[in-house]
Amino acid sequence: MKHSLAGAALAVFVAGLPLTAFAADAPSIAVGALKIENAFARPTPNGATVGVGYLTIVNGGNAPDRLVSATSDVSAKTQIHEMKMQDGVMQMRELTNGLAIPAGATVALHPGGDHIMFVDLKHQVKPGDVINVTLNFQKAGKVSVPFKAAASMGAMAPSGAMGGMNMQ
Ligand SMILES: [Cu+2]
Repeated sequence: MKHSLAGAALAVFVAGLPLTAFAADAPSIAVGALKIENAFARPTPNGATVGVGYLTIVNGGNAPDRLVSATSDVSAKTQIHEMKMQDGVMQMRELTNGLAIPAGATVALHPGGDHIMFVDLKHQVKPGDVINVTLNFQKAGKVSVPFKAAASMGAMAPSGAMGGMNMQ
């Protein structure tokens, strides 16, 4: 009896841990009808000139919005990139007209897909570093979002959110 109780308590503790760490690492940020979630960056190798960041944008309103531009304190330029299949090869391309955020939609920028590109890095992005990004939405306006660098270069999610899913 004592053993099973202890086991149950431990299971609850362990199951609750990633969520707690996740909330601390990537706070949900509201701006207008939008909510920014899961923002994180990948650490970069020494000497790299570009870095990458990901986030999820939830449009809880009934009007479409658009992420038109971004700036960051780590790079000279910050671009919005999409991934597209071209001649059988996955290639990335700048979305010069920005990224549509349809009404009621959840738009997730995640590894392997669309992303925020930090171009002409001023310095290396190390695990745990926080990149201060300003996102500029057509309707919702500007919002500052911290992109914390994950623990590994292959991180698929913010540190702590899916500890077992990092690909080294
Ligand atoms: Cu890119």
